[in-house]
Amino acid sequence: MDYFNPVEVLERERLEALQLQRLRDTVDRLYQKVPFYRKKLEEVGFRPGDIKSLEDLKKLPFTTKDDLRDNYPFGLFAVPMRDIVRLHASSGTTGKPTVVGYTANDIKVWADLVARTIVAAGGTQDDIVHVAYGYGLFTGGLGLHYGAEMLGATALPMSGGNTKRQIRLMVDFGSTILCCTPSYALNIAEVMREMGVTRDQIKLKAGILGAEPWTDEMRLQIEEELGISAHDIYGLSEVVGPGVSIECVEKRGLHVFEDCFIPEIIDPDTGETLPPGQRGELVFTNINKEGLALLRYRTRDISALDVSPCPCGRTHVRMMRVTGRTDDMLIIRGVNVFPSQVEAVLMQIPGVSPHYQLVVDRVENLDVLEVQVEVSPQVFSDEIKKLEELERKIQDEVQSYLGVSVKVRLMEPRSIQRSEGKAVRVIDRRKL
Ligand code: DLL
Repeated sequence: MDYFNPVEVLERERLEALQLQRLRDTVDRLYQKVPFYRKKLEEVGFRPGDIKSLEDLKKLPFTTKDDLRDNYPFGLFAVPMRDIVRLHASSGTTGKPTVVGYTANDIKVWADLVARTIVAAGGTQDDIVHVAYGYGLFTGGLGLHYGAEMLGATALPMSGGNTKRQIRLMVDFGSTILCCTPSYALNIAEVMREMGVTRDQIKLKAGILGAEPWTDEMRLQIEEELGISAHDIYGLSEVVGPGVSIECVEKRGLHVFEDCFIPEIIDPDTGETLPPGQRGELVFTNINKEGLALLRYRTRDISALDVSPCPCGRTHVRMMRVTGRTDDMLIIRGVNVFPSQVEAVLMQIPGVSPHYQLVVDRVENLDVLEVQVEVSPQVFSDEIKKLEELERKIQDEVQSYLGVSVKVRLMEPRSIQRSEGKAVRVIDRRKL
């Protein structure tokens, strides 16, 4: 078994000693350098040197996305701007973007983290890493790019879009690892079929897919269509970008690189820390970052932690696949619905494609959820009666799984907009 960095297999005791030292240094430094944190820490009576054990983390205040927005653009940086060598930003759907800054050393640590993720997914120096995440302010493209180079593999900086050209170069150059969102991977597979390019003509062996929620059902479909092993990669710009966690070959959760981030799961309503195995909101503390280090950052992503040993040998804790965010949960007539739940049901019904969208509206003061889903061309050419039957079947299955009635609209193949980055799954007309 290969690891890019031996820290991944450090015994727990030593790993925790490293975490404690790094946590203490980080908190003390933020207290000195970032007025926002000094104020927050003083409010809870914290003084430098107060971190005596990892348990003390629980006494520290949370950081939220609003804190980043309130200190826009550079207010939370812990170093002078002359030491920042790179900025990234996440657009966010409303308000100001969230801006993150990296020192030269941060870029190195980040590249090392991404190299580790590529190795965990089976990558080596011999791989051609096809990076189809967007290059730019988004951390996906440059994050994977630097990681591939750090590993000594060959980085192919495609960025997103121009799908036919992606496929042509994939064939000509023999790309072996595909990095993009899972929805874009499906889009690539579909365009491959349309171009008449078969699985045998490409050399892909693995996919490093993430940046949006997806299900195991979708994984199987991507693996089948592209002939690859698909690995879930998780990350967020505030914490570093891609490279926070990755599925190893066991695919039983994503190893969080605990030498750089301390993960916690909290109850989103009370803020109380939850034990391993329980689902709640993921919270990360940066312990190996200079430019922007966040204490107990509330991600709004929902997951659980698994501390059981992994056969791959990595000692770092695993987080379960992120099923959604506390803020993308739809409340339909009082029932909580996550888009990923609908996806899981749809993907089990034969003849239904993985291209779907949920449209929520309010009609006469009642929430109405319409599931728009494409069907395969064969199904679409069936007689009306059969289509109606399928519609009813989807409706029944989604309804019995979610516990709320939905409308189903079967859509013509290719009528739902294809994604080249993060897929838009929900259109909520109630807010418009
Ligand atoms: O999406 C970083 C990234 C790039 C991750 C490439 C993986 C691969 P942001 O644009 O800041 O950063 O968005 C972060 O995306 O809080 C989650 O809600 C969601 N997300 C990221 N990875 C996953 C995943 C990048 N594997 C936000 N599963 C996060 C589910 C994910 N959701």
